[in-house]
Amino acid sequence: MNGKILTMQDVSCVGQCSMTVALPILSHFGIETVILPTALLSNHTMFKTWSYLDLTPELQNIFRGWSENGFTFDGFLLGYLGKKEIMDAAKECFERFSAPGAPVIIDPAFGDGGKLYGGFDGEYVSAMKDLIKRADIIIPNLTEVCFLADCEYREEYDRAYIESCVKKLSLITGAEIVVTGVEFGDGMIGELIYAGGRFEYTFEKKLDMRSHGTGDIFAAVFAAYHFSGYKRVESCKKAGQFVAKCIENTEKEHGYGVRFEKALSPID
Ligand code: PXL
Repeated sequence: MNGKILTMQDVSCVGQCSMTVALPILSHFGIETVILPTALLSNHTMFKTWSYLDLTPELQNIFRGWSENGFTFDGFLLGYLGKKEIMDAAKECFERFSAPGAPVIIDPAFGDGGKLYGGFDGEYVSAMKDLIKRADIIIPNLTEVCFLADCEYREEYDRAYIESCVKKLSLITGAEIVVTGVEFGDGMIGELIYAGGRFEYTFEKKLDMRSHGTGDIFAAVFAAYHFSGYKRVESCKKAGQFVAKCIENTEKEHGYGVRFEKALSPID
């Protein structure tokens, strides 16, 4: 594609997540990527401690600059935002800077393993329930589906259960829903896609390592393929395969993220 994609998420200086994976991945796919950092952290919040600079006050200055220069964007990818006030800024950003028909992809990025990430609460989830009304595609994991749809989080579930949660979620957003990290205990992991009232699944062999930041990498690769014109299922498959490659490239001791850099094909 030749347009500009805006990605809005935090910058975690250390951690191989959010902006520091979205920007290189989208750029690698040849997509001109504009960034809107929402917060600056020393490192992501799965470490013991972190510093946090909220960039909300700067967003209006950035919007002024963009408006004065007449920029518009042809697609949006949102990840970890940090504060619920940033969701108002996101809505304003869509209103003011969206080229006609620019798709909005939102990874709610507020929890995993049945829990919210550090620093998030029910108010953040409520604000996200509202923000996703504006999305064309959302990419939650099961934890986020359960918080957004007010379903009980279960470690083990079957198709009927996850589909009922996703249907409940579809009552609050018209967006297509791509649920990541879906597994039914048969050694496979993949995505559930709900679009046009139909469910589809795509699976890969599950690798024996759970790692941080893989959701952000999945979202960035999915978005890169989507913006490049690939179909949903194809984009999911490619993104899932890419994440698997990142995991394979990462030694267990690395711990805090995956080596996505090595999974991007080299520039010769
Ligand atoms: O990977 C999601 C993410 C992004 N950004 C920050 C995080 C997390 C998850 O914990 O802490 C700052």
